[in-house]
Amino acid sequence: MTNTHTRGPEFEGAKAAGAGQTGALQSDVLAALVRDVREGLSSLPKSLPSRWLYEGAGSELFELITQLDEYYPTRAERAILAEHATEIVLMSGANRVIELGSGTSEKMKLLLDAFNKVDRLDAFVALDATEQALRSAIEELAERYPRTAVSGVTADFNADLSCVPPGPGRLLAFLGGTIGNLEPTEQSRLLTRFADLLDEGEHLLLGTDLVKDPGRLLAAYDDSQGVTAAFEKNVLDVVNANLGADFDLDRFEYVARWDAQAEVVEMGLRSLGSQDVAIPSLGLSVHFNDGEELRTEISAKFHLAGVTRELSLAGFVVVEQWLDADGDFALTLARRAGGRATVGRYLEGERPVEQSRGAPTASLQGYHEVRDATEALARCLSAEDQTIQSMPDVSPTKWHLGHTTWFFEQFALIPRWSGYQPMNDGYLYLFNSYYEGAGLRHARAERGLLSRPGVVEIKSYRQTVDEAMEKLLLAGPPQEVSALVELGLHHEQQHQELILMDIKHALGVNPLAPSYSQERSVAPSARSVFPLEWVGHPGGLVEIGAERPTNSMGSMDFTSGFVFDNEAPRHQVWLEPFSIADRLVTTGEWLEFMEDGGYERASLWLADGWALNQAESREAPLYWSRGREGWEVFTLSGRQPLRPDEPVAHVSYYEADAFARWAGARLPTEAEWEAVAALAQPPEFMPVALHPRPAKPTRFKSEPRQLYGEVWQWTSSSYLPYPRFEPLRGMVGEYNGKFMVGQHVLRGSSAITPPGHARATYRNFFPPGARWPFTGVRLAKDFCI
Ligand code: SAH
Ligand code: AVI
Repeated sequence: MTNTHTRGPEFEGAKAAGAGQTGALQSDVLAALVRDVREGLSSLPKSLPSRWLYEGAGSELFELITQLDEYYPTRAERAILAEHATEIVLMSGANRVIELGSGTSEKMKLLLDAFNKVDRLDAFVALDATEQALRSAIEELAERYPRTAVSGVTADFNADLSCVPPGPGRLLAFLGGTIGNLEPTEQSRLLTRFADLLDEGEHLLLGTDLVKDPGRLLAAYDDSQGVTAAFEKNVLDVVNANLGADFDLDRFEYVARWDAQAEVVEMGLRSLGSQDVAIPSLGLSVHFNDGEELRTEISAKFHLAGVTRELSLAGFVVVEQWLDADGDFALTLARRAGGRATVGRYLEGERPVEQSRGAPTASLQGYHEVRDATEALARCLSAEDQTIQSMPDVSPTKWHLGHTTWFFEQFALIPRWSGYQPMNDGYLYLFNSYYEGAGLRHARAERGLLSRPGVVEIKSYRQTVDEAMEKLLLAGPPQEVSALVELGLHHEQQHQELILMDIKHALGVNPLAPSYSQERSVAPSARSVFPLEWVGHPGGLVEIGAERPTNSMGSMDFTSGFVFDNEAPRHQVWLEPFSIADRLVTTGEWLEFMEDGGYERASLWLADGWALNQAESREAPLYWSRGREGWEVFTLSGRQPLRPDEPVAHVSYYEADAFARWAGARLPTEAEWEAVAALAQPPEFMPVALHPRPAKPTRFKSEPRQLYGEVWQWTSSSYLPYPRFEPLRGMVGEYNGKFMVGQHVLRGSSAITPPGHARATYRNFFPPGARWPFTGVRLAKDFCI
């Protein structure tokens, strides 16, 4: 085992005299080759596992591949590591790195250098099936990092991970896109084994190659110099040398093809003519028909959402995903999750990214996940923080904690549990927000005047209601009660976002600009902004909205997926041809608008917006201020210099509309937004952050990005009922319907929206002057041919 921390290079595993030379595999490795050849050559279609490609001359041929102009993955991953190594060190907090399928560990040096710089690296373990590259790699690394215990292990990562030292503090690195060389089921199995191996809070760094233009993919895997062909053919040499087979390499030709459906590059060797190959040591004669193919390798390509989903299913949460400048390759840092996936854990001093596995459900676990996440949001706030109200629209954190609890008490416990005694009748008055059907309530603008109940009493209110809810849920409530609970959980998630946007306002009016989160985001330097591209839509009759969340009896029913009543019913809308921007408007572009007199030219503004600007001296987005070095922006992590590549946030509808006019464009309607979003990636697994992030590269030109997870996007649509809209029955019917006047719809979701809460049909709404929510701008224009 390699968990002894000696300071010289250690070498373990399948070592034998002469190991590394062709034809001299150690006995258990040889046994594995025998098994694989026997099985692979007698199955149909014929195939061999890709690990054997690297034996003999294979490792060196692979090195040559990585230097080819056409083969971009190594360069792309190296560029990501060069730019983000320090972030990976800081975010992972690791002090031991284990690299699987390490090869020469060439790129790994970038990361190890960053660890070494902060004297953080106690141990580095490289694991590879093939000894050749591994041996020289660890000798070099041991010399380069004398304070680190460097060791190498030859093993099959699919079979034996026993060399991985115990935690805590481990970072498992699986680079190069090697995961794509496994079959999908093997991929999931391996990720699950990684998760089993790691303790909660430890990390995995995963390199994945992304789906892209098939022409580029095929060039990378069928290069003009024939290096890849030689690499793939080398597997025949490995079988010849180790098992005495008589494959004639000239009687096979290399083939690579792109399977667009499976999103996999398939590589293989095609038999030139009908032939028989003898493998005497196995007592086998293998027949190949003319044109028959032996599959030597697959190289699966990924979408970011797919990577996140696979990691999530295995028990990881994505901490951060980085792409190279061309958007070819992704490096994902993922953390081993604990028992429960919660949205709020990131606020306990960790990087602000945590993901649920989708929308909350009315199970006991689903209930607790959401309730815990809310409390986690309050954890880094003092009682004073939780009590203040900086304007009438903002509510104190402790009021949100009480109100979300009241919701369950008022709508689930009181009507559905005869004999249920509310803990405090006064709370029914204090924590009712706007439900006329639930009786009188405390004035909204005066919520910040209440020193009592204090945070401790509200916490015990939450606990009391949680205990009652637990009993209700354990009793197996009828469907309509489950539906109420599910509504309550989505309602509470909305308040999780409100807690953050409200506390940002409360802290933002404080001249000391205090930070909500201790987390200091490692802000990479601003990149050049991607030029805005227009995504064209031909228009015509489209359907938008969701099916009604009710059953045939008209009762609330979310069994086919949760939606609010205002998202339904699904209906037809006629669209004229239009184009929509592929990304959000940036702060840099907003500065240009300001410098061009955007806030001084009445002709750009709606009358109400102009008047509001004058009345409130609005001349920049909310939270912008001039610092000594230029514009600064207040964030949940305190005041920071303005980054010109990040999306503009905290602008009113009026500002968004004026900007669009200045830019020679307009805002999209909500139907236009949804018609485009319906064609894009679904949003379920968006990472959460405390601040909107710059656009990332996309795979294709004009692919809409930043639809979710950065800022809510103002639409030009008034918040109106859809045709045939029906509010939910009963008191909860007041939830959405009665606000359908004088407000505008916003689409997407923001950096502080809980994971699992966003969807293409979601209709957020605010009055046109509001800018304390995380609101931003996506442009649209009429389609001109
Ligand atoms: N990580 C390096 C090397 C990638 S090449 C990079 O990113 O450049 C893939 C490496 O994985 C090879 O060195 C190969 O020997 C190793 N490998 C392939 N299958 C393996 C298996 N089943 N177990 C262990 N190592 C394996
Ligand atoms: C190691 N692995 C990620 C390479 C790839 O891109 O799939 C192997 C390779 N095969 C041919 N070229 C490169």
